[in-house]
Amino acid sequence: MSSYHPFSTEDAVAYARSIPGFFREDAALACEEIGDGNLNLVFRIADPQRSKSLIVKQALPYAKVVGESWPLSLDRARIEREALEIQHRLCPDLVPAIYGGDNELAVTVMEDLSGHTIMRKGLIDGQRYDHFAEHIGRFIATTLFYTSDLGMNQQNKKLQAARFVNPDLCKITEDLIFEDPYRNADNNDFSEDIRHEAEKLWHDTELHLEAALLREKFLTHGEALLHGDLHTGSIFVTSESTKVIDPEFAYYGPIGFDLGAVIGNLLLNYAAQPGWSNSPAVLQERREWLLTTISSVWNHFEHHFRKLWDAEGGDFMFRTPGYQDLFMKKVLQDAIGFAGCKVIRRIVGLSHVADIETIVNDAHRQQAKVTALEIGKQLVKKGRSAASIGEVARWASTAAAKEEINA
Ligand code: SR1
Ligand code: MG
Repeated sequence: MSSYHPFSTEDAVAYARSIPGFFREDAALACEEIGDGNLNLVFRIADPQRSKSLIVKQALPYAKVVGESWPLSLDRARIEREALEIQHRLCPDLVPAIYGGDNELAVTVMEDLSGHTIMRKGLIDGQRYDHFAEHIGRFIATTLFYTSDLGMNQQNKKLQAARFVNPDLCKITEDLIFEDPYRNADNNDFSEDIRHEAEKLWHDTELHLEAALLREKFLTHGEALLHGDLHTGSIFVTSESTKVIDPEFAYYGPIGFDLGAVIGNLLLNYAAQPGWSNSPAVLQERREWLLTTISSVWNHFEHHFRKLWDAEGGDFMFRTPGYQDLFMKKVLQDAIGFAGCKVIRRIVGLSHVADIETIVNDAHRQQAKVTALEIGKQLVKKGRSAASIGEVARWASTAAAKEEINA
């Protein structure tokens, strides 16, 4: 019989004490459950006297955001831990250290990132993160290059892909991102003031075709070990540091998907800005920073990925002149299309983003949704013909120019 049971705070403390060499035996430990995500329990356990702390994360056997009617495999905890271990090995400065874990209990113990802020919250508060683009571009390039056929032994890659078969979590993405927004699905969730915009999505066949092509890539293109859910709630930041957490959606998928998640979430914040900026000057400055950051994320990713390919991509056929350029163009176009899907789902599907939902002013909140949908549709429809990352800024600015209210 399985020993699995959802942890109480006492269970979490007992488990934390079992991590060799971390807490002293006589330490008086404090514990709080701090999980605010959709799926898991997260406990922070601290020895305040010695300023030592760690995180115990446990998967629940269902989607917390919906309830027990939506069962989810506990194997995602193993997948998350193994993905974190690979990502930490490849980018030790950008991923928390793993201290232990248990597959049957679906538990992972990891470094506490106190002192960092969830990036989504920081962006809502108007913070700038000027190292973020280099950090996340390097994280995506390094973790995806070294887990792809370009950067690892191709037979080992197939064996590794088998360890990251993640059907339940992929199904969430397949449904919530690539299907539900385009039809009148039970799980959809949108405010009545944008019903008209939501219904337009259900009848836009040009949009459906592009979304279907992107869905096909998500379903079938096992290019690299993705993070799989790289939104700004999965990233901790300070002005100097970036840490990527929560890869429970990890699986072998298309390289553009993680980039699309980052770009899409920066664009959601972009759409929300009139609700957060208290003057036209601040609005302009915030939006310029966000668009510059989007371009920089791509540029840093491309720089690092090409550098790794040139230095370490040993495969003879992959060195065929012109191949690398075509590959990078495909990744760019995929990333733009996926970014559009990510934006659209957060407006009309299950699970929204605080950047938009916590705008207090009703008119600003509604307009943010309309702007986001306009940007999302443009990205999905035009991604396949995009020639450069600069086009994203152009489409976002065009959508913003249609707004009726300003800061
Ligand atoms: C039912 S889970 C909803 C969303 O939360 C996660 O962070 C993923 O983005 C998922 O789509
Ligand atoms: Mg998550």
